[in-house]
Amino acid sequence: MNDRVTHAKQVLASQNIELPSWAFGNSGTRFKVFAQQGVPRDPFEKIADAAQVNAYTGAAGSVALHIPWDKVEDYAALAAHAEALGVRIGTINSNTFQDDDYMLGSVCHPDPAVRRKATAHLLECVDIMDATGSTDLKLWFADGTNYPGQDSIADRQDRLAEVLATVYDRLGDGQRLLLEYKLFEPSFYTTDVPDWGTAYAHCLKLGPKAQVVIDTGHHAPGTNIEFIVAILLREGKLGGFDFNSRFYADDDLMVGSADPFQLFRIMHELASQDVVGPDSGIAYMLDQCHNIEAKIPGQIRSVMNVQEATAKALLVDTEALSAAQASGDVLEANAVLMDAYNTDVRPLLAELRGELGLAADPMRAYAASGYAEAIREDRLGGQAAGWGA
Ligand code: LRH
Ligand code: MN
Repeated sequence: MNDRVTHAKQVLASQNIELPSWAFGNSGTRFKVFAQQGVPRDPFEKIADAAQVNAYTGAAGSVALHIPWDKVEDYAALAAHAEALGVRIGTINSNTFQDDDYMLGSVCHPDPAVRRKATAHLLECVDIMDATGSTDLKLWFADGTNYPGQDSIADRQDRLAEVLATVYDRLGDGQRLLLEYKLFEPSFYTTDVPDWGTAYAHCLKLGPKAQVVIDTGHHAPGTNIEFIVAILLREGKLGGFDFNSRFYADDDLMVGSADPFQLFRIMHELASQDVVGPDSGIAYMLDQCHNIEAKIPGQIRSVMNVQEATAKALLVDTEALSAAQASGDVLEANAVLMDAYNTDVRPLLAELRGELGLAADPMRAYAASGYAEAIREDRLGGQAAGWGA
């Protein structure tokens, strides 16, 4: 057990969970966006808030940007600002879902002029990666149809493939594109990249620089996500995760809050293949909206939830598990896994934080820091950041 704890601490000490800049801005649903005080007004303030999460968890050293929500004059200056705060700019997210021209789609739109406009935006995102030193371009397309007959499913796939190939060819050394799928919303009849199979098929055709992102909120209810993880890992096509959780649809709630056992099962699949660490080539990201809860503590709690699920997965007695699986001892195999899941790993993580010079309880330490009060007082005036929809 001690070797397993030592190994778990080593992996956890190097774990990096990338934060979404948009989680620090105002967000909501079509019914209401409840504005919160002290919310950032620009990407510099978003990164400052993300750096707070890293300061208390030690496990959130990069921030994903979303363009144009995080558009700035000087991306190199933004990258330097991040570095000065002990974090770095990570994944660049494109946005071809908020322009009036994109009502019938963007890269799959029947009008070539609209597809050219969308392509230009995606290529601009690669230019931004060059300026920030980012390696990952994440592509999620809201593209789809609402009624049977609205458009040709096959033609839309051809259009998508053509644009993806153009972007793929633009990627520089060490850069890759991550294709994110989603079952539905905002389209309700077809979505052009609805599932892992469609994303995988496109990435396979594109080449080694194209991989799939699994957003844990983007599946039909009851989908076995860890099975998808195992398959994409096996194919070398698992590029990353957008972690969050949900009770019904794409709720974007705090990861592990709705179904901590599912998160554990996913982390078990990854730990058993030894791809939890930062050099695994898998981008571990959060993609969440804190519609009613405080945003920085919400991100801290989310990072802690991933750490707890990861720690439990790293404590699985893999020898006993393999032996039970090999001998067909179903109950024993399940019991070995449940032992790890039912292990309270909070003392181990508190101890590790102490060893890393961090406070044992990041939530309590942040609350005592006075940062929340300071930004509520300082950030008066200006336009609070949001989805700009
Ligand atoms: C789409 C999505 C995508 C992002 C957006 C913020 O639902 O998951 O990853 O671009 O949320
Ligand atoms: Mn996502």
